[in-house]
Amino acid sequence: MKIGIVCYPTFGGSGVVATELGLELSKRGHEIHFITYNQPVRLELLGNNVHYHEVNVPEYPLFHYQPYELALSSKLVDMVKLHKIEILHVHYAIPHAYAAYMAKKMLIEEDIYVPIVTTLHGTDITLVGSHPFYKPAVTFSINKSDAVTAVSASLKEDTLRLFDIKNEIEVVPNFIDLEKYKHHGVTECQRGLMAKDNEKIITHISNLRPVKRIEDVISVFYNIQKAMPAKLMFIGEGPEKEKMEMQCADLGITDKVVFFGRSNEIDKILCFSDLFLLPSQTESFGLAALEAMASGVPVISSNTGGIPEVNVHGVSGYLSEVGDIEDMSKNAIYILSDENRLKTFKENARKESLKFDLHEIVPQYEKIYEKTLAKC
Ligand code: GMT
Repeated sequence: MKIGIVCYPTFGGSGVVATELGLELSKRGHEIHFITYNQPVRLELLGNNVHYHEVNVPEYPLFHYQPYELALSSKLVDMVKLHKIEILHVHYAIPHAYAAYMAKKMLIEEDIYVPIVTTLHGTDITLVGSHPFYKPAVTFSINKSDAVTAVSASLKEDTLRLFDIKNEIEVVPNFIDLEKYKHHGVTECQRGLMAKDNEKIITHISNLRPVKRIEDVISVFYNIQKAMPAKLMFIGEGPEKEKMEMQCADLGITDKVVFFGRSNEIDKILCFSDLFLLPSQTESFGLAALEAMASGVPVISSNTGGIPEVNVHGVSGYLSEVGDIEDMSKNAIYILSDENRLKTFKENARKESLKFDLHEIVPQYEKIYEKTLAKC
């Protein structure tokens, strides 16, 4: 199949999933066309079957807001015609599903029919999409998609609760390339560069936005480091960073906290981590938690959204109510304070991640494409 993939090219989970999906589909013989405003961050290899088409939005002083949807739908029309793309798979409803619908309508005028598959990722529904400013357009573009998927059962429920949806929503969970996160030996991990032998390494990866409740990450870590020697590693950049630095300074733990910024070496950092913290306010899936588990890192998280579909309470880690710092700290210390227990949780985390093997999940998307094309 010739498949057009529209996504955000940034470090966010939806862009990562879309990129990994496109790369795997290309390995399975499909021709993939990424259409977005920058080359996706994890798209390193452009082969015969993988193409990237940039959407340009020239600045014009008349516009207070540059019309990205318009540029995207025009680019989609051009690329579908030029490369004979058969199906468009858009990740994150806003504004991708809307722009794809406009492209589809323009193409129909030229007797070209290109169906749209929309994958809902989370904040396009829970935080942003349900806002009255966007809701009618989001409802419309979900209902007008030829197929709709959600990355967790919880996100499907949220979508049906928040919007008036007439379309079927299929749950296709996020996935992971387990090969990339295979166990490394301690030496290969270069753990010694980051911490002393007796120090535990706690990690958090996100876009450092308020929804991630980073202040809880720091508070939980503060309690952990009172109980045992420990270091905290942050991967990612975002608007909370300055507040975080101040909180660390106020608590007197600055020397125990490392900020890696945006990194493409997540697997290497997770390789030497002992525990992952994800205390988010809401999280439709929690791809970062899955990446941690695939590296054999247990997860302490909030019990919200799709996280319980990924992190299994008492097995791969623990779930606590949102904001319950005491419970999260107690659970973290429980896992970390006994080497045998920590080893068991690490093994369990890796085992639980196997459910999300990309070889199992990617064919589900292929089936959806085939079904959708057959209906046209
Ligand atoms: O976590 C974010 O804020 C980024 C956002 C995105 O669109 O990249 O993540 C959402 O999609 C990910 C991939 O499906 C999910 O793993 C995240 O849970 C989801 N984030 C939220 O629901 C807050």
